[in-house]
Amino acid sequence: MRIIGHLDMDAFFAAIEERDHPQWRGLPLVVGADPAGGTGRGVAATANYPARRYGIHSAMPITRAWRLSEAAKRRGQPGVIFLPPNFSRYEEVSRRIMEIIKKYSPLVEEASIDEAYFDLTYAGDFARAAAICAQIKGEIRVRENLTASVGLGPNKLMAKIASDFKKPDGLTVIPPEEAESFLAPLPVRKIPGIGPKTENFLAQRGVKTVQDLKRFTREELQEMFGKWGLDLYEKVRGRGSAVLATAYEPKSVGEQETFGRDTLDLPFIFERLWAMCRRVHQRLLAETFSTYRTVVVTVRFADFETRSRAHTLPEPAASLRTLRFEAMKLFMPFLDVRENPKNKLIRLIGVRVEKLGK
Ligand code: TTP
Ligand code: MG
Repeated sequence: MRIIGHLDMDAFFAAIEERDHPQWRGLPLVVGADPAGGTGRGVAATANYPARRYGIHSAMPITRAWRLSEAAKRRGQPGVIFLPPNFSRYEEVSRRIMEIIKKYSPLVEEASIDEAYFDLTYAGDFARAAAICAQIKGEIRVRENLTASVGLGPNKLMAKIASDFKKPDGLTVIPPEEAESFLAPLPVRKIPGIGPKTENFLAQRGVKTVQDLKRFTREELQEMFGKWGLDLYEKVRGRGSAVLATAYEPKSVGEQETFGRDTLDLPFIFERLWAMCRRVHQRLLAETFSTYRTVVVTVRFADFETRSRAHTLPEPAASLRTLRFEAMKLFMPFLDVRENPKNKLIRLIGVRVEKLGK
């Protein structure tokens, strides 16, 4: 028997901004693209809980978030504070949170910037493990002045579902004997891997809850979803892996920018590309990497066609100069017949480094 925890920070980017700007505490706040008075482009990265009450959420077009904010103002409620993301700041906080978790668990899998699985089997039972989770949450609150939601379960699946069950500032414990009954009444969407499309597909077959999904045999699920159907058969019964990938390293560091207008203005584009290379390079160092071997450049045209080009160097490189040079070289074909025969305007550019080294 294993005891697995999952911790997920609450409204992570927005919570950090709120903490760092006490004058905005309690006000609705969105981190993401510049709304530019309702003509902005790009999306919201996240929203704090007051902004979520206006219906704003991650990945929503920023113009829509803007309109929801305007509507709130017309109702006499406070308007939303829109902020650009400060990734290196969030990564720094993330690193300190991970260090706190590592003090309480010998085995930690960093699953994303604000989320980790950790093994608490050593605690012996779920009650003692829950007390350790309360300590972790307390230390994060005291040291970072931030809240986290934590779940405990017999495997990663149940731990993640538990941490999502009560947010913000939740602590949910699902011992193994309760796993299956805990899952049964939940909407199928709560199972990681079931997105809006699968949800829709299942709804058309009258399947709404995890309980409904249990009426399919292994073979039927495999028929519907291929190999993943076999995993799903296990998941709906609360079964899943408890193996943590402790040697997590970010596989890449990158950034994207949606321009204020579609453009082929070369001095402007190159200025943005260079600035982006500088930020990506800084973040690489902040992640305590020193080298990269692959450089990837992404371009989205005005019609949303999105293309990437990558180049892998024969040797690891470290300098910003090389990054800029490689990014430029990869980018040039998007400006001429090679990758852009119709001379389409550019909407978004991105730069990413991969094959990172210390
Ligand atoms: P999440 O943990 O999904 O969201 P959250 O921490 O903001 O809110 P919750 O309380 O529901 O956990 O993601 C962590 C951070 O990752 C989030 O603060 C911003 C970033 N992010 C994006 O940039 N784009 C996205 O689409 C999502 C989902 C997250
Ligand atoms: Mg989170």
